[in-house]
Amino acid sequence: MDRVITIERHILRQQQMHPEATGTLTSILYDIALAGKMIARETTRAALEEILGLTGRFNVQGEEVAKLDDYANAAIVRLNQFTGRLAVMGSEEIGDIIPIPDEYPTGRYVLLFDPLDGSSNIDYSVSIGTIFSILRRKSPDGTRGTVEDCLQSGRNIVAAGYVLYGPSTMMVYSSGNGVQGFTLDQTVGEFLLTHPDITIPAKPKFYSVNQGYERHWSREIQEFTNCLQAKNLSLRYIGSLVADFHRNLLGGGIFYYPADTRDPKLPHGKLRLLYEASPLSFLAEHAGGKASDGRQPILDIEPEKLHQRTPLFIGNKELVELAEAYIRGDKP
Ligand code: AFP
Repeated sequence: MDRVITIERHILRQQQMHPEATGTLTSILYDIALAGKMIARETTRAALEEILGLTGRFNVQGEEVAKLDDYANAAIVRLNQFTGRLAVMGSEEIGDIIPIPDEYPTGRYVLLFDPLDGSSNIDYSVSIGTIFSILRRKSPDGTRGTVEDCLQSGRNIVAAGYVLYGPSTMMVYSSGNGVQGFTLDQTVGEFLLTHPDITIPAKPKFYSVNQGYERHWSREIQEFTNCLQAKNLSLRYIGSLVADFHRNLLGGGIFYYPADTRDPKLPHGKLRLLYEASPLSFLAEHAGGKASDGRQPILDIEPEKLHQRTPLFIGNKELVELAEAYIRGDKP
């Protein structure tokens, strides 16, 4: 590449393609990039400062909350609550919606995020990530946002993406016009465009699933997995959705977290529709891939609850369709 394009320049260029744009979405994306840089700094410093470990609190999912989750959540809320751009926020870490405090104006957009996905991996220095999506509010302008503003299907997403904290920090996002990947140059503190117009390779290399749970899957999912093995795909599973998705986005493959019978309280698998599945499904579709709950596109699901779970099959179009065929009972 003969030109250096920072994320700011790129987002601004996208805005200029829409003469009607006010710059509000652009500013929200800048702030997410800034939050990503702050969280990246903390994740790297955490090990050194011995702040790893658990706070002893449990989040709404009943999972222990690591300190970095708190930091990441607070960083995103603090950067966004006073700007007058958002009507309301929703976070995977918080049970209810996050209202904009009364002293600040509200805006036209809704921000949903998982501040630190894969956080059980933090203590092992394994890649983790932040996932986000931005939608337009449904409630009237000038009022406080509501839970209905958050409960929208993925088809209404205006922009979505993630920040991956791995060997390098990357921000990958789409505002509906291709999927772009930026790598953080730590020395200058800028995200630089390194992966323009990402598309999922047509020939898949990987399948990613927690095969430790195989005995709890349906027969259809077991047979689908056998079929992937027969295709000589390599198994790769990190256990951090962002990292697993990112690898398959660049290398080609499928990630799935099916429903299983381990926990009767979680009949639809582990992953959250609004905070994890929908944003990544938006990216997958814009990268030429597909995402499904096994029966319908993830983006078509009308959410009923903020923390709704869904089975997820995401990645190469052909492989996701193959999973759907197995689940329907008409395997090829
Ligand atoms: P944690 O945030 O508790 O580590 O969960 C991560 C996650 O939601 C997602 O990032 C992974 O893909 C998935 O869970 C891993 O779940 P298993 O540990 O059950 O495989």
